[in-house]
Amino acid sequence: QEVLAAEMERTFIAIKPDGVQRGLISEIISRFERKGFKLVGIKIMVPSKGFAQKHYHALKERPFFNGLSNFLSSGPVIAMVWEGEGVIRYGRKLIGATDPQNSEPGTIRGDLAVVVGRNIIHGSDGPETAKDEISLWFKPEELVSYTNNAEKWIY
Ligand code: 3AN
Repeated sequence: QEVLAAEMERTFIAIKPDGVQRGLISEIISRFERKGFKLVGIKIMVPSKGFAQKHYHALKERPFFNGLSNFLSSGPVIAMVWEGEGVIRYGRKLIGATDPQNSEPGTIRGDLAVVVGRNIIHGSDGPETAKDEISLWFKPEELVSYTNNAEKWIY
């Protein structure tokens, strides 16, 4: 049994209601998975309006805050925690720019979304937000630590 490595970097990623309803769950998960990041927490839930407002509290002065919070609580969301070296920053790279009109092709928003109000996915924007968002969405016991050694299952 190997000793668990020092705390690996973790980020919070959510597939928003539009991504779920458009059938993009597996597409989005597979991009993080193929990159080599490790899924350590996942659940599906419909956030209440209050919960959505908590999640977006940093944007409460913005004109779109209300619409954005309503949208996040309008249907099922896939909440995830992904782990890996540089996952916060690189996760944002996989996701692409906030406005899909500016997201590069090859990114999730660049390939799969068109407008900023329906940009299908959320990812923490830094270490502090990652910590806050993970603890808002998950209880510690909902997250797992494991060593990924795929060779073990190939005969
Ligand atoms: P990101 O999601 O790329 O971190 P933020 O944190 O600036 O971007 O914005 C959070 C969310 O707010 C975006 N994902 C998007 O859904 C929404 N949003 C940002 N700017 C606008 C806007 N101008 N109009 C409507 N919604 C917006």
